[in-house]
Amino acid sequence: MDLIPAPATHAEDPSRAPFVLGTGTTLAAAPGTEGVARWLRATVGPALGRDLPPGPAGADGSVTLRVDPSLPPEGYRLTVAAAVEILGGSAAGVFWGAQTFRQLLGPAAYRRACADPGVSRAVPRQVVEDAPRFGWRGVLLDVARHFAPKDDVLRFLDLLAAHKLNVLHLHLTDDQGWRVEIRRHPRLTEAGSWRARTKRGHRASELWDETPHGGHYTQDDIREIVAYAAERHIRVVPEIDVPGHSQAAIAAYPELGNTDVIGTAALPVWDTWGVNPNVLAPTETTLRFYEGVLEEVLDLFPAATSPFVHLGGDECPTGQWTASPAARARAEELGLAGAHELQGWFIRHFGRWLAERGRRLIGWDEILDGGLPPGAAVSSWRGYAGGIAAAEAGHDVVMCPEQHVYLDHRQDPGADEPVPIGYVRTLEDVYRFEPVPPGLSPAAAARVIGTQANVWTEVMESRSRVDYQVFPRLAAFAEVAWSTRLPADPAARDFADFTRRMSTHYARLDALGVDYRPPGGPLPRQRRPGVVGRPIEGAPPNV
Ligand code: TNX
Repeated sequence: MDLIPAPATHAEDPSRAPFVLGTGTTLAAAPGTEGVARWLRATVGPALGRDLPPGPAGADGSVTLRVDPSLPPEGYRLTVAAAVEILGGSAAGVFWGAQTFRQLLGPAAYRRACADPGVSRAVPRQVVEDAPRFGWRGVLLDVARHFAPKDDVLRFLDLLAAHKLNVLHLHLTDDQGWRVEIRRHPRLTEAGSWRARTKRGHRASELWDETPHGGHYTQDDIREIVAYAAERHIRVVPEIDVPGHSQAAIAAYPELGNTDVIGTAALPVWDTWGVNPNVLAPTETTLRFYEGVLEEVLDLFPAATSPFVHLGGDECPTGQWTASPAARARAEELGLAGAHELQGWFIRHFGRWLAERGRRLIGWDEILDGGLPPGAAVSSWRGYAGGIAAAEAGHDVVMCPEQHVYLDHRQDPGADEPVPIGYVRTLEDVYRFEPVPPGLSPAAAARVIGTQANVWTEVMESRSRVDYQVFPRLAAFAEVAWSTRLPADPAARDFADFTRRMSTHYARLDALGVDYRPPGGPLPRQRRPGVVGRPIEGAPPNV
């Protein structure tokens, strides 16, 4: 049935009559599976015009959901016979099994209303047994460079769930915008969520979009996003980026910047891209300010669904600190070897602060330079090396190297590719991405808790641009992150078989209304003629 991601095992029995989802089909939800039943009724119900009312477990023609703790927590066994049974090691496993069942029902199960009421919903008899390879199957969505309205985030969560991905890393703050309401510091969103204009394309481009850009999530919006994700067994990891990538916060509260080096009162929210020299000042004021921010963040992202808090730590130029007498004095007072060590000091401070509150720090691999606090995890983005070093030192690692899984990077070398930046990474390249590099010791390999695709939005100004960059490559990424059947050796992977299954998957994406890149290249409206990217293969990819 062209399942994506490919399940561990799958056996069909075409010799006997298929299961048919009819108007009489009932749904039995054993204790612990009520949320999955709610999701099935609300999603597959309208798509196929079936109400799925409650009924007895196991009856012919029914669907039964049940937790079976003998299965792995996220694993499931889906049996399609005279009745359908979806067993999962936990509610999450049942949910992933329900997602597989939806795939078996055909592309129509991905619509919001029933377009073909007369068509039979027959599913061949079969057994699917499955469990994921990694516990962290993530996607970063950068809502700072271009704001994604709340509804787009909820839809994105549905798309992740349909691909059995279970972590949404929300990049909530950056130089170009602050996107989460913080009650005790209202100017972060009043001022810091707006920029007057926006660079269109690579920073070398001469084009500006003169429409002001911005927006933010209220605290209730965030609670809704977290709850919506939790119903889909997705954890949300908030990122508050410090001490670099902070110009929007400094624009809102100039005292957070290095005021003895630059006139921070005149700093606007940044309107272009790249690595920004305006970083946080290493003062007690800054620490208390961000502790206040994080107190509210911890309240919004409860430990049960968001044990990790991402503090960024990437791309923090130290020039302003070395130029600042105040920062140099501070470094000396702290016993550091120089102002360049302030980045590590910032991260260690907040790592400790989070640990005292029962949370775990995760940061970009630059945080390794300052010495990692115990229990901290690393997002390895500049390649595998940071992840290897962290894993060998006993830290958990999420592999997301920009050379492989940066979905802002172009997916084809063609001249029509919209705003081409970064490396050319095709669907096949992503399919052949291997998160665990060869040569890791077994103990270190076990520290690779998962992998993540990162969706940075400098050149993605709208939902459809995000769709285009993300799909179809996210389907390949999902198979890499989930499927235990994929050979570790990238060369041994059967891309032809994946391509064959993709033809069905495109029909699912069509039914979902995803504006993916068609295999033949961009549609006329998907092109961005005249918007300069960085079409030099091998050039440093950072926009
Ligand atoms: C590097 S990944 C960045 C981002 C950019 C991205 C563009 C990382 C930690 N930093 O700020 O958006 O490259 O590809």
